Amino acid sequence: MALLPILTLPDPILRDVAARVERVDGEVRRLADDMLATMYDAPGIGLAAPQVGISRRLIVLDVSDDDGAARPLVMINPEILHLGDGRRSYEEGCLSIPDVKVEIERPSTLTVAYLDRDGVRQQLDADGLLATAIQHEIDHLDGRLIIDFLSRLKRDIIVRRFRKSART
Ligand code: K1U
Ligand code: ZN
Repeated sequence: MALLPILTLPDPILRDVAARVERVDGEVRRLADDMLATMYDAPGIGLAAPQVGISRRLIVLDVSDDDGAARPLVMINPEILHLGDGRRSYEEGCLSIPDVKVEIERPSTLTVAYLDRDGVRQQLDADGLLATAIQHEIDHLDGRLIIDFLSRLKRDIIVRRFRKSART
């Protein structure tokens, strides 16, 4: 398994809407495995393919804590079927925007449909941190980032800081 470089702001790939995966083949399975290795190494609790420069609808997640066994999830073409009425606020980080945290309120429960690593359709009810992380990762597939939940002024300050450090 390979560790992949993680793109950071202001890389334009992070702003593209990713394309659906048409066929779950060996190449897609290898990308999923490499993304999981990259996520565990970072470390993170999720990663979306655009963050490693691949504009395809594929995300990986693992919200199990350090004490428990790893519970990797691979979601291909994830689609939210239902968002619950409750709300949950969480200070989210992003591996593509290091050292920035944004408090975001999102639906606390959801139902998501996706293809797993074997290309089999699955449906999952999620709550808590997993529900938050699934929404964060699907946002990446739609080119949306945590800074988009901030005021324009705060967002521009962060973007300018990252543009400047990309030049140096
Ligand atoms: O997609 C990403 O940028 C990964 C991101 C996912 C995420 C974090 C918080 C809320 C929702 C989604 C991260 O994993 S940032 C790192 C992080 O949260 C973490 C790292 C080590 C241990 C526990 C959490
Ligand atoms: Zn992120």
